Amino acid sequence: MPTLDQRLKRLSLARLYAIVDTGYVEPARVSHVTQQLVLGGVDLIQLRAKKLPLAAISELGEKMRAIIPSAGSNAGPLFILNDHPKLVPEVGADGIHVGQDDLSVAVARQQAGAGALVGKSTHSLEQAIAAEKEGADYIGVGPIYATPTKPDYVPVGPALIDQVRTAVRVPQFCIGGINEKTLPEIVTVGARRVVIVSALLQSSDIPAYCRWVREQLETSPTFLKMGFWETLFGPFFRDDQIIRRVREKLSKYPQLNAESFATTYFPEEKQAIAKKLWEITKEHSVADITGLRPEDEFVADLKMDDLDSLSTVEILTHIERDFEVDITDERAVRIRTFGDLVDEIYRLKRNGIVRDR
Ligand code: 3NM
Repeated sequence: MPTLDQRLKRLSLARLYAIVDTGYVEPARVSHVTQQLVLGGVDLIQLRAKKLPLAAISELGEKMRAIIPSAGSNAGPLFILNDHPKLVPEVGADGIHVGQDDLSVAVARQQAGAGALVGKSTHSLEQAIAAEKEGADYIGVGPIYATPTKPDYVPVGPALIDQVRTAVRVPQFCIGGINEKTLPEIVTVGARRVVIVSALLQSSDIPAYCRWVREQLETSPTFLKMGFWETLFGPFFRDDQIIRRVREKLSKYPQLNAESFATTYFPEEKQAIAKKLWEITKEHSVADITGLRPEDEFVADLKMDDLDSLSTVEILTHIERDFEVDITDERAVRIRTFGDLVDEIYRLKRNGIVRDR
């Protein structure tokens, strides 16, 4: 069974979260739909069976567990149960998801077992901040749009996505009314992780739908931000495959300069930071990989998997020419993406911990 650390690591890489909701999928079709989602390469699968008795949920959970490969070595998706933490050990799920009116994160964790992930639904900026404080490993943010799956909820609208990104550090999954019409819109305002229920379950070709969603998330301008570390460090890797991937990915984007990059992808208050970081990135990206300089060695030895364990402090140490930092009393935050970094530096500057040189 994967450890909590392995599960958190898998979670940090997740983009697409599917829910097998028995409001849409008859129990007899649960196994087939689960197989299709696994084939589609989703990152998390939740079983949500609001109207079924515990014994039936447990039985369905066991069936799904047998189909979903272990998330241990980043192989399979994480398997999450909705609402019933005590079933987590019994079914062998990776975690539990609770709503605002359900158990607290602490009680859910205690009942689900120490190795289990705990996710929480949030419907406002205040709830998102509170859920992180309460110790949730990830949050849902929604419903972004009106949805037949949760008809009684008032939509929060796409504007909340960027607000939550700035305020909260745990992974955030946008949820509610996400489909082929709305996904492109939320991607342009910064959504990086999504939960899709009805559109996915009602699709005539689930694996193809999953691939389409992934492509939207990965070839969007937002992914350019997500590719920050590859952009910054990619040219220094000695691994030809990684270098080729980075180049292919970057060649898809229009040529941007620091100014247009910052104004295109970031709200006004973050543009100065984004511009500065873009300049640093560009400077590193044009380095000649066949002629590494001795002072570049610190990046040459980094492996892809190590990048998300860099903390803000370590990152700022690498780019200390441009930023001054007094961070002794701050929690070391793990940064993986360009957007994360911009958000984090914006927060630290507001708190007076980081200053421009
Ligand atoms: N939770 P669909 S919205 C299960 O806002 C659920 O917390 C939400 O379904 C929340 O993709 C939602 O069909 C329904 O709109 C999402």
